Amino acid sequence: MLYPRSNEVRTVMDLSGIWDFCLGDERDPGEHCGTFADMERVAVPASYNDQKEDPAYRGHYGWVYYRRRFTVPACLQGQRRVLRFDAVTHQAKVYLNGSLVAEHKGGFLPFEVEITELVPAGTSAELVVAADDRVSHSTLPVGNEGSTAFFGSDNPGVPSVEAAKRWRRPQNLPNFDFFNYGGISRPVRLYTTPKDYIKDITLVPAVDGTTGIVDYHVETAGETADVAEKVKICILDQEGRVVAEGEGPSGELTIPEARLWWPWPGTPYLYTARVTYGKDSYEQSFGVRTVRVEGTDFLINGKPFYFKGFGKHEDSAFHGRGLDLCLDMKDVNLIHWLNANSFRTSHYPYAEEMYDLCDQEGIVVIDETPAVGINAGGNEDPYQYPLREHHEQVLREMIARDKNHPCVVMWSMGNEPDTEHYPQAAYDYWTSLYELTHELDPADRPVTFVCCQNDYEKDIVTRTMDVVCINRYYGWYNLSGDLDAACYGLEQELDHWEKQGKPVMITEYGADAIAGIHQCVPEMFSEEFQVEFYKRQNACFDKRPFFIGEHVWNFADFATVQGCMRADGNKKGLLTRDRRPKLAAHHFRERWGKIPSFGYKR
Ligand code: ADA
Repeated sequence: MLYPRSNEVRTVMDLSGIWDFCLGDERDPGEHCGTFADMERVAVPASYNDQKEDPAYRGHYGWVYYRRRFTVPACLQGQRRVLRFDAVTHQAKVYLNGSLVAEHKGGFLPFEVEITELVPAGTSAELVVAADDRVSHSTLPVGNEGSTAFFGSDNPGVPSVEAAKRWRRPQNLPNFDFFNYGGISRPVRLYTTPKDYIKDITLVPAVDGTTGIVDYHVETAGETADVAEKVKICILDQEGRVVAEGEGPSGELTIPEARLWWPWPGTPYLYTARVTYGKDSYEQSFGVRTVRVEGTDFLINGKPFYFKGFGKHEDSAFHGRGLDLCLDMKDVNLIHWLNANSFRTSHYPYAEEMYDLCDQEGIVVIDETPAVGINAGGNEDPYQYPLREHHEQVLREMIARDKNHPCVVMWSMGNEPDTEHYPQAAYDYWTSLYELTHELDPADRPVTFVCCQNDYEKDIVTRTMDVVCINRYYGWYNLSGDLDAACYGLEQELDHWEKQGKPVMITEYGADAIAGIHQCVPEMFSEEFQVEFYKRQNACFDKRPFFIGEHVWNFADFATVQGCMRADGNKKGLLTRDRRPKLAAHHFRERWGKIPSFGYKR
């Protein structure tokens, strides 16, 4: 799916701004609530939850409604006109002048609807977007569906689920550890194309000696049949020089003496594919680089890469999970400041603008779906939840959107599923999704999922992934505070993984540190303990050549649902939520400054 870009033949109108807004009630089925009598106002794009000091906003459950009017300029007459929604969390219904014109399930990937015939040029329309923030056993991320386990105790004073149903307002029970922000979280745009247009572009790079090879495919659509011969493509270097060209919907182009895309601190060289088709044209940036797993190496351009970085979140005060380009720019500069080279889009696909930035800045990305919470801790089989069809939809949409980004080097199908208590069900579910993911990606990148702390000897599916990605909290959630015991347990487990002959990386490890708590003798929640935690465990990793990366949890403190283990959110960040460094940030800036992105431990 192409990102909306204006050029000599295409127009993009951004509908960001202050929209009318009202909360639906939990029984509301998401139908156009019509009256909008009690309209308020919110900023779009952004989560609505933190835009007003109101528990009804913060803890909303169910549908909300956004409304604005827009006008299609008369000068767009004769153009194909499309409304594109970059993300509406978690489910959307779109109405134009009171008629339902689009629906979409999934809160982190774009969808669009053609409105050429619905809104004539030179006229205006009422646009209503209904957004549903509910999570359940049939959504990704997964929500719990109200069980006594939720209330945490069975003493007589605690209401049973039955009793609670009589008085307790229905509410979200996230089975994940980040705040369940909702709303129109990324831009809404009206964009145009000619009637016959370029629908999609796929660019698959390869390298042969010093020559770059680009397999391309251009998908076209429109009213005129079979005009494929009109497709033309040329590759431009950064100086605007044509370095290759071809015609026809598919083909292979060669770039002599190609400049490769290298992760920071190398040069992330980008080319531009300029495609024309009849009157239409579109420019797609891409990088010439290769990615593959070989033995226990993760090779980028044939060299063994070492992941230095983080699990992150899209999370900021005021915007919630909404697009915040200034924060994205600051985060990218902080990633450089920390001498890091990568991050995982935990636990959902991020905004497209961030991937563009990472392409330009040479930051490597593990692209993850919102499949978090497929885990009931053994209390029930999560593979009975009605998730499979939606999980496949999310994989298709994520790969269709992100397939051309050189920064994306691996797909993560999900985070911390239960792979211990129902091993065969887990194996069947994830290995079939693994096959699908490889099929869906034209560039056939490595595929993984992220494994939670478990009995790794009972887990028969993590070891089948292209890269073993493990989240471990030795010394925090278990063996709490005892770093000697933690390192003993970690070493035992690394011995297990050494036998698997796969590249292994830790995708999460960390300790909550509340900024400002300092101790001479480090104990949990102090900044000193967070540093000690990492120093001790990194020493275990440094002895293991098959260990190809360390992603700390987390880049920065972030908002979560309230709970007895969350003091104003999750405090495992190297940075505070407003991006101030804790001692651990300085520790990693020094550590990662001495670790090369390529050839470490080789
Ligand atoms: C898990 C999970 C993270 C976060 C972390 C923590 O590994 O993947 O989202 O919840 O634990 O801080 O406990």
